Amino acid sequence: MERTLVLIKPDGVQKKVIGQVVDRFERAGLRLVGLKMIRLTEEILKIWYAHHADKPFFPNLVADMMATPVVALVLEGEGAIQKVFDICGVTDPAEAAEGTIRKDFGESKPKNVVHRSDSAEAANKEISLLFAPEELF
Ligand code: FUP
Repeated sequence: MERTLVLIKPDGVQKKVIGQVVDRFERAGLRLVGLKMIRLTEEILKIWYAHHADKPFFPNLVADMMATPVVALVLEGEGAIQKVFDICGVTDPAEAAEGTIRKDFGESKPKNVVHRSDSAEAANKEISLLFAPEELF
């Protein structure tokens, strides 16, 4: 059993697709073990996107991620990290496969509706940054 983390980003919240995004994961047989709405801070985002901190797009990315609260989900299932990866699609909505969340609802690279963990290591880091153990069921 694996766990992975998804954020419905501010552009997804503004587009009112929270329900549709959650539905796609549930239909794929994944189990929701954590769910909450939170406001990301610069402090969290510097850790979250540490690998992008020196990129020119970083300030814009941080501003986009703080534009509204986000919805954080922890999903569990066999092969959950890869399954969620495939359901979301690649980073750029223009290149994402038909039927993926990013293709269907995304508009650009920062405004691509969802974040998802890209490895077991990232999933552990991201889950523990946003959820206390007692918030996972
Ligand atoms: P992903 O794992 O698909 O979220 O992709 P990345 O870690 O490469 O990107 C993290 C965030 O930075 C995404 F929201 C996309 C955004 N980004 C840009 O805005 N411009 C770029 O050139 C690359 C990424």
